[in-house]
Amino acid sequence: MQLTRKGLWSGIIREYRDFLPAISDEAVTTLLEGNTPLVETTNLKHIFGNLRLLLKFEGLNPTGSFKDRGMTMAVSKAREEGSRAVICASTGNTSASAAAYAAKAGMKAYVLVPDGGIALGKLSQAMMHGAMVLQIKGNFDDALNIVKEVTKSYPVKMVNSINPFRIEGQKTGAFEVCEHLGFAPTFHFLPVGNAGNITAYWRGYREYHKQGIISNLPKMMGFQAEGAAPIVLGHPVADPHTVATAIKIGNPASWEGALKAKEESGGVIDLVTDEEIIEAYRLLASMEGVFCEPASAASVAGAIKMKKEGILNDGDTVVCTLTGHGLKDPDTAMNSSPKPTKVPADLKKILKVMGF
Ligand code: AN7
Repeated sequence: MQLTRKGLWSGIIREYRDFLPAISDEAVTTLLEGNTPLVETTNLKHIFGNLRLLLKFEGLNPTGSFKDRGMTMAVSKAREEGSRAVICASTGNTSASAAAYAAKAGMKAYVLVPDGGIALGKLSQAMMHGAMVLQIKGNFDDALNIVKEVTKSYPVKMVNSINPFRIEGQKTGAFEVCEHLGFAPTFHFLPVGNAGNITAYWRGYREYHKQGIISNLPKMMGFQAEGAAPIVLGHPVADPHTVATAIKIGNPASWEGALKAKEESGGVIDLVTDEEIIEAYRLLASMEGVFCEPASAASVAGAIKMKKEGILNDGDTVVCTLTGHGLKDPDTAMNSSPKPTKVPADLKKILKVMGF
């Protein structure tokens, strides 16, 4: 056996150089994001029948979410331009990713998050990576407005998905799905918060289609949480609420991009309830061994809803992006599971509880 393996993954900027804006090699800041698995579901036939349902598990990126694909681009570009600091508003994952990539680049990160509104794992990441964490008495939309004001006048680079390099990086998720399958799926389901990712995936699919790499295009299926569904309602939501804190966003920055993805692909932007989100979240963890965070499960909750409505059929290939890892949000995991059983350290009693 040879000691050195050929073809080790080098991160999305280097792997997809031909499809991304040029970045000088010295500025490339990577934690080897991308190359995430497309896991085939095997135990959900009672719900999905004979269609193929695959999970693009973005929770396996370096900081545990899809944001790393965009952040490697945004931070590398900021570094190339000579920026010393980055800033973002975040429901959690963007702040974790920005903090990690800024640390890798030797840059300062400022992250604005809703006070009390982000999952514990994400907050701990931003803190550990050395970002200045500003918890604001307001929601994500308030935080984003402040970030926009700051970047107008001060030397800090915005790394929210308004930064065009973020969307460019995130489109590589669609490239990988096509490469894994050998074709594009019939449907692609995504959770929708700020709507950057659905915009990015649609761009990725369209680019591969234009290059003749794939011959079909998927219908893009975006799902918001019921209490935070501005695109579905057609107007911003002033006080969004949902258990899926990652997508608790009332005025998405890439609203137009989501509508375009839906219209051009013949897909939908729809909503799922918190109950449907938690049900899908538990189903994936308990039946498929895949632990994603609540917001991520909105994609699968959407697929279940569409299957019930007769939109999905046997023979379809359906991909759901699971945007973040379940470990991000231990509180919701604990609150949605049966409590552990407390037993004395006594063999007989333990065997009895085990049912033997
Ligand atoms: C797990 O981190 O907006 O529709 O500030 O963390 O592209 O916004 C997170 C969004 C889905 C929604 N799933 O994606 C942030 C932030 C997870 C997320 C979304 C987010 P977009």
